[in-house]
Amino acid sequence: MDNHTIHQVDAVIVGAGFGGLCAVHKFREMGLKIQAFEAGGDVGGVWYWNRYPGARVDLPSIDYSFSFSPEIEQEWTWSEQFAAQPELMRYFNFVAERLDLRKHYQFNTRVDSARWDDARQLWVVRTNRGECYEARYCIMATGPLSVPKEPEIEGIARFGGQILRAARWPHEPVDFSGKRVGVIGTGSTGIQIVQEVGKQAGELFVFQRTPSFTMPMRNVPLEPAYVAEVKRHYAGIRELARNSNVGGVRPQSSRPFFSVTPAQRRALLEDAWLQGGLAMLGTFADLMQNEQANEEVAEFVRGKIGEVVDDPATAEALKPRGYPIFARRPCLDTGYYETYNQPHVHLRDCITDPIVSITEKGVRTQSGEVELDVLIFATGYDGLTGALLAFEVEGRDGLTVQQKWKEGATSCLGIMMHGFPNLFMTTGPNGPSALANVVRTSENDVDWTAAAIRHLQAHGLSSIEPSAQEEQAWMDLVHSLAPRTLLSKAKTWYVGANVQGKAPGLTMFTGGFQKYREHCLAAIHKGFSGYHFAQKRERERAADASATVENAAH
Ligand code: NA7
Repeated sequence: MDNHTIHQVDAVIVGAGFGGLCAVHKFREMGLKIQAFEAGGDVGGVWYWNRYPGARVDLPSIDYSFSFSPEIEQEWTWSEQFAAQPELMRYFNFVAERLDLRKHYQFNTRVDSARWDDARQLWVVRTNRGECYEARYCIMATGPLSVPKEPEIEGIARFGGQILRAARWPHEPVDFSGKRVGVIGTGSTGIQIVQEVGKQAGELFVFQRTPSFTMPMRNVPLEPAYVAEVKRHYAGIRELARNSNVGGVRPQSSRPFFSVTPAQRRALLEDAWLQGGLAMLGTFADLMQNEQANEEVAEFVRGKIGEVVDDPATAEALKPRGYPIFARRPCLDTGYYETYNQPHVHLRDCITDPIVSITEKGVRTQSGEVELDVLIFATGYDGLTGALLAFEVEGRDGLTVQQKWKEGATSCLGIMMHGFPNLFMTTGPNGPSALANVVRTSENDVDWTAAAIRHLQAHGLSSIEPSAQEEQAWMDLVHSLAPRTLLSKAKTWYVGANVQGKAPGLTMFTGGFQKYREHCLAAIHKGFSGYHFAQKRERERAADASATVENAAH
């Protein structure tokens, strides 16, 4: 590899998850010369890494898929309502091959730094392979959940057994049979691991700090007749998703919780429990605003835990208290609570008996030591901002993202930042991000970026950047909406509470996906008023003109 050459491209794209693949496809169609990078060994984004047993998407597969290619929609067939990780990887591979996207990627390659050269109006991007690329546009499709959070527990290096991290799971199968296995963390990931590894392990110890609310997923195979119907109506399904609150087709209700009698409420909740998935969230309109309504639903779920778990003390410890249901990401499970009825599965409550350290033999809690052969960390992510903060991104006048986001993430639409011309994010921290279907948001953000680039091309401009006022106006809106929901009332990665030293606060847009999309479209329709542009210099214009003549001649 030639490390002295400076490669010239139009756009650098970082990431090979939904956002990155969509961007590569779109910008290639626009005729841009692109180079994409991915730290993992293949396409798939978070699903490339998260190959732990039981890994499964908690949105319907039909919704969790690209909408930009009718051919792919028709040729690909989902087998289950909620696809498991291997099927998701097959989907990514199918898309990458069908659209021939892999040839634009360098895999196993990290971007170390990206610096804006304002005089030359381009990004200088360096990789961990010592290569340098210069690009007019830089697209950070780095995802809201890609940097695992190191558990802040003393002594991990001492452990003599096997350590497994959910977010960096080995490619070869792990045999748990007959082994003493510990799992630390009971978010969506820990819950999926516990219910699966519980079937194999000799003994399973679950170290739970904050219990999560989890509801039955009730996953089903997708019948051919149903899939055929979906394929006939994909366009309408996508339109519904784009105009929904969460970027997906799922029941929504305008019924306030207390508008019906207690008996009716109970019947509706029972019905939602039987339907499974996130049906409960769509049963009433005000569950994320009305604390009393929220608490009644929380109590309903606590009741279900009590019905399923045999041992009253274990059931009590599993019941989440002290924060609103749905304020932590609601989990969907298949037999999670039932797992605790097996004699070889033990719940360790780390609130009453905190973890002190990891020892050579296992986990030491205040009350004693649990000896283990395997220890699994399902301790979450430095969500929303971690990926962009993991490398050096330096914008205009030497401003780094670290400096810009010291008091919390700020941007315009979650896509562009003042001080960072021609830098575009997908599913950025001030858009709906984790609160909506990331596939719909990725597509929206790539479309917006494409519109911005077309605007530059059409007007002979070299760069676009939101003004400080435009960004402030967006952040004012984000901050004004945030207190209307109960999301800030739980200590979660949504509000940065899981990472020590991170500025706390809800920075995501909570107004719903359809409203977010309206704001994005409005910016395009207004010709990006509120954004600053730089003119292309004469020399570049002449080069563009001769390239156009050359292209026309071919
Ligand atoms: P989460 O939801 O952030 O869960 C991480 C879990 O790990 C959570 O239960 C934490 O407890 C626990 N944790 C973290 N550090 C520790 C230590 N030091 N000791 C004990 N327990 C700890 O991450 P997930 O990967 O499960 O899910 C992320 C998203 O993926 C999810 O929201 C879906 O969108 C899919 P805590 O809450 O901090 O008390």
